[in-house]
Amino acid sequence: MLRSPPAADLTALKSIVGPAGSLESAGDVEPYLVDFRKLYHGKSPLVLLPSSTQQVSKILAYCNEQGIGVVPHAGNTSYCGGPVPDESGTQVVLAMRRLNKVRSVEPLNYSMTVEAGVVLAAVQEAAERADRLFPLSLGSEGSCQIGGNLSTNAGGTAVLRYGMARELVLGLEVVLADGRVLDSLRTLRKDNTGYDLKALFLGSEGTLGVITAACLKLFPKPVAFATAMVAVPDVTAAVALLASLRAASGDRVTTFELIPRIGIELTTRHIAGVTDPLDKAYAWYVLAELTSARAADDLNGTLESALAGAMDQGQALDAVIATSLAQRDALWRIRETIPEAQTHHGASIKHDVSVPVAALPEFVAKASAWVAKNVPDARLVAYGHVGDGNLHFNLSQPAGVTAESFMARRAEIQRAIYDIALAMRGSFSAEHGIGRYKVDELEHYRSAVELDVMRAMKHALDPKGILNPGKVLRG
Ligand code: 2HG
Ligand code: ZN
Repeated sequence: MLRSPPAADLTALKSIVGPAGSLESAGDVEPYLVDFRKLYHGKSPLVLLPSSTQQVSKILAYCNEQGIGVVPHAGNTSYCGGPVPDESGTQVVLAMRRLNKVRSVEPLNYSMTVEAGVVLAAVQEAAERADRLFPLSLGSEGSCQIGGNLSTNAGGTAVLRYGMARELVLGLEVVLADGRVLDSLRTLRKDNTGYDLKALFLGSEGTLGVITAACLKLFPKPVAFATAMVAVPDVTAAVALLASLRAASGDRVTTFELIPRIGIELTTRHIAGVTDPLDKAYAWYVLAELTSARAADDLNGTLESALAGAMDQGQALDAVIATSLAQRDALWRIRETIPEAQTHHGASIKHDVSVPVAALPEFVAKASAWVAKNVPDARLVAYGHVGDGNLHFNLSQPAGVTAESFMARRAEIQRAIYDIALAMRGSFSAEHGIGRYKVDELEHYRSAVELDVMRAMKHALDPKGILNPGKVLRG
C-alpha cells in the first residue's frame, strides 16, 4: 500500500539530492503536474532533480522501503499523461534533466553513450559533430529527453528507415525499484546471452525501472537529400508509390508521410510562413524524402524519374521537388506543424493507430465511412507515418459544438475506430504509448495472456508498485 510522504520523508529525500536538487514551492512544482496535452492536473509535494545514477538509486531505495510512489519525468512531451503524478498528492516526481551528460561518442564503433536527461536535439548534435547520425527525429526534439524517448519507445519521421527508439539501443543503465543498478551499458552488436533485459525497460514508461543512461546506435551521416511533396489521388496510390519508391531508390526512403488536403489548409491558415506547395488543390499529399551518406548519389534524379513513372501509372498527380535547403524546410514545416495547426480547430479526439502498411487504404475507407455516418460534422484530420502503417486519425471538434459535448463522445468514438484497426490486426497505440490515457484500452484490447505476462513482469520488478503507479497497468 503506497502512502503520502510526511515531512520527515521529504527531508530525507531532499538530503539525497542536495540543496539544488529539489523543488517544493507550488510555483516551481506546477510545470511538473500538467501534461503536454493538458489532459491531467496532478499534485505532488516534491520534485527531485538527481544529478547522478547513484542519487536515483538512493531515491528509489528510500521510496521502495517507505512505500512512496515515484513518477519519472523527462521532457513532458508525452501524449498520454505518462510523466505527471496523479491527484492524490502522495507521489514524488523524479525529473531527469540534470542527468544530462553525453558520456562518450565512439565514431569507429558507431555508438554513443548518453545520460537520460540529454535533450534529443543535443544527442543528434553530438553525433553530428562526430560525423555520425542518431536518426530518432520528432517534432518535439528540441525539448524531449532521450530517457523519455527510450522509456516510451518513441517513433517520429524516420522509423521507416531506422526503426523506433527501441531498435536504436545497444545497452542500458537502469535503476530498479529497490535501488539496485542494472548495468547493461554495452555497445555490443552481438550479445546472445539469455533474456534481453534492456528490452523490458524500452517502452515500459518508467513502470519497471528508471533508465539513467543508454548506449545508442549511430549511422553514417546523410549528406545527400531529395525531398518532394507529391499529390496522390488516394491512400491506395500513396501505398503503391511507397513500394515503388523503395525499390527505385535502393531503399533510400527515410520519410514517407501522408497529408490530407485539410492538413495543407490548416497549416497555411494558422502557421506563419506556410504556403500551399502546389498550384492546385488535391485530396491527398505525401512528403517523401530520400537520404544517402554518399555525396555522389543523385537522389534528385532518382526521385524525379521515379515520380515521372508514378505519374504515368496514375500513382501521382503532381509534385514539387525541393531545390534548396529553404524549400526543403518549407515542405517539412507543413508536416511538422499539423498537430499545432489542428489545435486551432479546438478539441481533438486522437487515434494513433497502426495497421499493416498494405491495409492502410482499407482502414482509411472503413474508418472514414464510420465517421461520416456517426460524427458527420467532425473535421477529419488523418495524417502520418504511412511507411510505418501508422496514422494519426484525428477528429477535430465540429464548428458550433462545445469542446465538452464533443469530448463526451470520446470513449464511444475511440472504441469504434480502434475496433476497425484491431479487426485488421492493427494497434490502438502505434507510437504514443499507454501512459494513463490508454490504460482502459490496453485492458480491453490485449489478451488475458498478454496482460498476465505484463502483470507478472510488473510484480517481479516492482512488487510494491512504487514506479509510475497507475501508468500502463492499473495501479
Ligand atoms: C506527429 O506525428 C505526432 O506529428 C503527433 O505523433 C500526432 O498530434 C498528433 O495526433
Ligand atoms: Zn506521429
